[in-house]
Amino acid sequence: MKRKIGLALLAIAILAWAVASGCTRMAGGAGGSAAQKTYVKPGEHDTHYAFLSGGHSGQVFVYGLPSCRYITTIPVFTPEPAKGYGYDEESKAMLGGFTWGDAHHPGLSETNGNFDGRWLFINDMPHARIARIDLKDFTTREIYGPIPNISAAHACPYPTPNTEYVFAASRFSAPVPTNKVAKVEDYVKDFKGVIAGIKVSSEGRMSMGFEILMPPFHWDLSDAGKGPSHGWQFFTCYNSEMAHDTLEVKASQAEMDYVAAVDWRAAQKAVDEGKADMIGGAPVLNPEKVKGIVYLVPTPKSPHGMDVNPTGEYICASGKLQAEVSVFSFKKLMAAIDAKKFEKEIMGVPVLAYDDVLEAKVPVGLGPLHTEFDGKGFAYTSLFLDSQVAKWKVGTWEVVDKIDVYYSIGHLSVAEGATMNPTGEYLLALDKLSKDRYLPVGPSHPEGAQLIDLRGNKMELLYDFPTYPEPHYGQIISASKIKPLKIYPLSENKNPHAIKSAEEARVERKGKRVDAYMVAVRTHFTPDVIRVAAGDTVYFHVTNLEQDIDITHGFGILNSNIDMQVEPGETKTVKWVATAAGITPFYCSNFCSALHQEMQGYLEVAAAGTRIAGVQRPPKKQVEEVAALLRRR
Ligand SMILES: [Cu+2]
Repeated sequence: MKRKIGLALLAIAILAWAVASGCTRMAGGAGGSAAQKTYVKPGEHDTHYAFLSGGHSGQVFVYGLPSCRYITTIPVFTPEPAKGYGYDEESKAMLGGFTWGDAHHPGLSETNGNFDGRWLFINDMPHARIARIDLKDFTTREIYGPIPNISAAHACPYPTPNTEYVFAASRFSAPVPTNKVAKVEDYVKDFKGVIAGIKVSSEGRMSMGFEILMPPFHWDLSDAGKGPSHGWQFFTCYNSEMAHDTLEVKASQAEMDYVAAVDWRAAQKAVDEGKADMIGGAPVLNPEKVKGIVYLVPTPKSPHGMDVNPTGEYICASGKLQAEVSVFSFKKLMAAIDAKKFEKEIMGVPVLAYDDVLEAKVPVGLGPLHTEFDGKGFAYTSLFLDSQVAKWKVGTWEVVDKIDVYYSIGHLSVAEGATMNPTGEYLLALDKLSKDRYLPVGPSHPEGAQLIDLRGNKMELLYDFPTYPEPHYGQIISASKIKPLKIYPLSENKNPHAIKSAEEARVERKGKRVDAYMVAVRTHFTPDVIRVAAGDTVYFHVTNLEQDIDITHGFGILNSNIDMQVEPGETKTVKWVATAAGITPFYCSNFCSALHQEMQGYLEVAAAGTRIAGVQRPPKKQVEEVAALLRRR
């Protein structure tokens, strides 16, 4: 008995030593414990940015990897008071009256098939919009859409290898144009799917390229061809049964749904040659009349994920009701199209034979959803039902490793894994359910993300972190590729309402419209007393004259819905209506300095009809003080 206790103690001691020294983790890559592999010293930076979509929060969340530290939120489709987004006139106009969006798929801009660090595109699924975030300042600069004729853009935006296009496709088929009156019973006859190619200019501006009328299936996900398949865009779909109710049963009947392959150069050429019909304000191509722009490949069991491998040779479709990933060969696809070996046509779209295009079936496990790739010839597929990630070899098609994730993984993201040259060090598992992984906070649980090390032969779980709802997808880019501005140079401020000195600060009146040209400098607003009359509409144009790092000034008006944030060198405009006579204070809402609390002012609202000077200027002494302050910096 004594000997048994002695042995047990010895075993415990060995185990404790192993855990303490981290040697139980040595099986993974790069050596060291999971804690060491994610530790980034205070003051040091992470090596990667991860951009996670924020689902129905309408935002993008930025994390640093490998520390998994939350860095910032980029507001996109939803007002965000912390950044004053959706409150100033410019961003309010960009939101187009919507105060929510459902942001699904971040897509980093590419040059030659590699992330270039210029922009991040992301879709708002329900309103069929695409936003472009400039990565110079991590700010949303454009929201394109709602895209005509598209009822919810889920297969979106998936930029092409030189960011020539971003794409959108109808999640819900619906009558085209969308205001056409129809009955759901006439679904097959009157409802249509639509695929849209949205052009992106060299400055990032989006414009309508073409639309293609598709059979009324539910178009699901997309990926761009690359290398040999550059010029093609691929889409999965479900509900080829064309059911319009109880989809969970009726849309899962057929053995095969489809992958659509769109030749976007041919589609654009057809539009440029005048072969499109203008419908709902967009040039729409009908495959019954225009041939050679789109083909269908039968694909088993409601395929979801659509992922092209880094060489551009293989197109992987994950049938979510199947235990395999179907891998198609682009070479075989082209050969079948060239030979015109079509099985049939559906609403004018030629259908190829599954066996003619199939390269391999990879037995990954239950509920395969998405696949990304590393730079060593491996693929990683998320398994929703198994709550696992499967690692498999491209070419031999064998599954070489599996790892458990917690729980119910949706998308996954490999570092630069959607490009032609994945760096592939890390994988983020984006889990739909976190259940018991974090301190409980009541019935509404956070979602979960998990960092997995891909550097060794075996995948190794490094870190769990909760995320705000709801990362559908994320993209990971090397930090060295992004070079954000530190400030906005005042000399480059071309805002028509900008003023570059306190001497120019003034309040101008034309009838009931008042324009207040103000400057913000630690720790004054100039002017800080503004006289208006009830019934006036006041536009505050605030220029932050600071050129120091991290000196943001806010502009919040009491008892109003107004708060904006003005970065160093930037000018922003906000509109306020003086509804009643009285005194309304305003203040700097972003902590800026030791005397931040003193950074305030008053709006003096006189009774309606009071005569007020056409131009008000701040006191000369105040202007001189601000000028002296700026000279000292
Ligand atoms: Cu301030």
